[in-house]
Amino acid sequence: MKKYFYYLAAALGPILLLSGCGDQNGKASSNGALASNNAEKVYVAPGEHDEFYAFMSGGYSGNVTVYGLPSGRMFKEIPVFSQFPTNGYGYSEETKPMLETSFGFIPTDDSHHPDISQTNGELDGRWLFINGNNTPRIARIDLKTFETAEIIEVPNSAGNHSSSYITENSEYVVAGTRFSVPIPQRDMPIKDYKGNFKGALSFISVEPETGRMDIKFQLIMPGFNYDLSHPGRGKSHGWFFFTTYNTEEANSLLEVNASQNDKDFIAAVNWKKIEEYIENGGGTMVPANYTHNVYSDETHSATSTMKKEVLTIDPTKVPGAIFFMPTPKSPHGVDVNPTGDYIIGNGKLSADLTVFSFDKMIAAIDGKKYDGEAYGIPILKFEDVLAGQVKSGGLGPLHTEFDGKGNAYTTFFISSEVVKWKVGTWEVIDRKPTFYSVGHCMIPGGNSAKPFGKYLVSMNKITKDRYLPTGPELEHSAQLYDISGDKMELIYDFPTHGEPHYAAAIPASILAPKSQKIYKLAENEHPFATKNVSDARVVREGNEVHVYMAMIRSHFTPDNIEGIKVGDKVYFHITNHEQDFDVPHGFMMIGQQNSGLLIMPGQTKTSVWEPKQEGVWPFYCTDFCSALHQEMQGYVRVSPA
Ligand code: CUK
Ligand code: CUA
Repeated sequence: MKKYFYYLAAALGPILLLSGCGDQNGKASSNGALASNNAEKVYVAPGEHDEFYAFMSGGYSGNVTVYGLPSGRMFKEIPVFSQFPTNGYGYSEETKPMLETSFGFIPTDDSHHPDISQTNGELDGRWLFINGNNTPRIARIDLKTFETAEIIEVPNSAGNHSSSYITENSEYVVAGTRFSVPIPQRDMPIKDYKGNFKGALSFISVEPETGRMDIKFQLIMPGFNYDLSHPGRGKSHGWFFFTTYNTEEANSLLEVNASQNDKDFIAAVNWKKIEEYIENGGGTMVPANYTHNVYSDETHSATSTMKKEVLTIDPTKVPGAIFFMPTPKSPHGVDVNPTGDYIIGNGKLSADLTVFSFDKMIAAIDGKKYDGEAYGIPILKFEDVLAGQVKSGGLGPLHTEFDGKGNAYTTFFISSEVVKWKVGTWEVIDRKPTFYSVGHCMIPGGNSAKPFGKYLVSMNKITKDRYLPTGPELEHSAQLYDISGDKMELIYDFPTHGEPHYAAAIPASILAPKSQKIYKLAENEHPFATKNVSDARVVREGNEVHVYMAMIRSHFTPDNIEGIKVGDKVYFHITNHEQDFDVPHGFMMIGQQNSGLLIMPGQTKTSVWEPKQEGVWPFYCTDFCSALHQEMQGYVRVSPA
């Protein structure tokens, strides 16, 4: 399967290169007027601000990057699942607990799908959720501080890919497993996969005020691969949809195994019905180890708790809650339109998109018109639930977004294009090439009931010739399309960091006013904070030494530290006393074994240093903070043990 994909992509590449010139390409070339018009559309003058924040998943960087639209300027990288030496995330004592898992300390991951919290189906700009695909986790980023506030591990899952999509009132963030695995994990022959491996679909509740996550329940499903998911909204609120592939349950996914079935399934899950079942005492608590890591803005520190059990649901025990809709050709993305009427399946081995009708689905369920069952889960008749098919003429459809004006935009990986079509008539309106091989596309709010259909960003898998070459490794590439008119217009390219699979964007007018500027020193509850410079001190406890340190432009207190011995473990607890916006100080110590720190005004962070040699060793501030930045330094005297 995979091989076939790459072969096709490779074969089509040169053709696309040849055809990709002139206006189609969005380059100046023959039409100077068009190019300068496009330049105006993306130009954000010095000192001006962008119209949208775009949050891009970092893929194998494990993080999230923040860009402005339309300028494509990168504002920030938010560390989530990966250690980040730039500010010490995952290195400082305060943030290390964020990366604890049942597998131990895991400082890396692969993040795919960000989604912004919603109220009444509209983006509310409170939190951004994102999945860790590799070591299954869901993170919540607080959009006040643009910092990772919480990470919950997802047990019984593997390849946490169909995640982290959100229901219309942020009741749940949902995480589905790409790999089915033995549940509980145990030693067994891989060839006994079929019928024995299971897939967990996890519904993680989000506490309305705080955003705090908790795994409410896990549906233990047949051993398929659960690829992507999308919430119902409007009339379909209360349902969640998941694509599956490998319904053959092959343990080795060579094409001959996993693509035998002409149709796989979209699983429709009525989570409200499952809630009722749980309220009536349904479900089984099973042992499962998983971490729940929470960061506090008050203590500027994280704590990691190991949870011991999770509520599991056997789908056959909740009649009327779970159904399969047969979907042709290995569906990848599943997307629900803004009104909640239609469920679009993108069969990646197909040219056509399959659109299901929610009303028809309910009618088929009410009429109990089934086409057999799989592991006790009813299969609806394809013809009964089909609303229409989009004869796209493209190859390899992956994902669909919506503009809120009745149009849908589907990406095609193999034919490397975005196709615009009309919801309801299924007719193709426009198509534009992407450079090259697009994965997801994103329209701000495209995942909600109220999209902001002005721009579309395509996130492309192959970069090739779009920028100056940087050796064999190129950054990925995004492209910006103006979709305000009937025809899409490619107006800009910009490189993106890591591998952004998907993105979520929100108007700056919603988010910028909420962005917190400083932490108040008076509210700092860190147990090792030095709130008055006069409290700065060095405290020895056995061979541990705690340095209570304060920093303000441009001086450390204390800055001459003696009485340290080889073999000690020295904790520098450093509090930044600045109370002005954007005045961080940094800290690095010669021979620093982990990473330096970047400490924001009002914050306390801790760095551990284990001196190995006697001598007098310097430390200094790494962030240029004033004209006396180079004077911001100190010494530690290390004596023999
Ligand atoms: S994705 Cu994760 S393999 Cu199509 Cu959402 Cu890129
Ligand atoms: Cu503080 Cu440079």
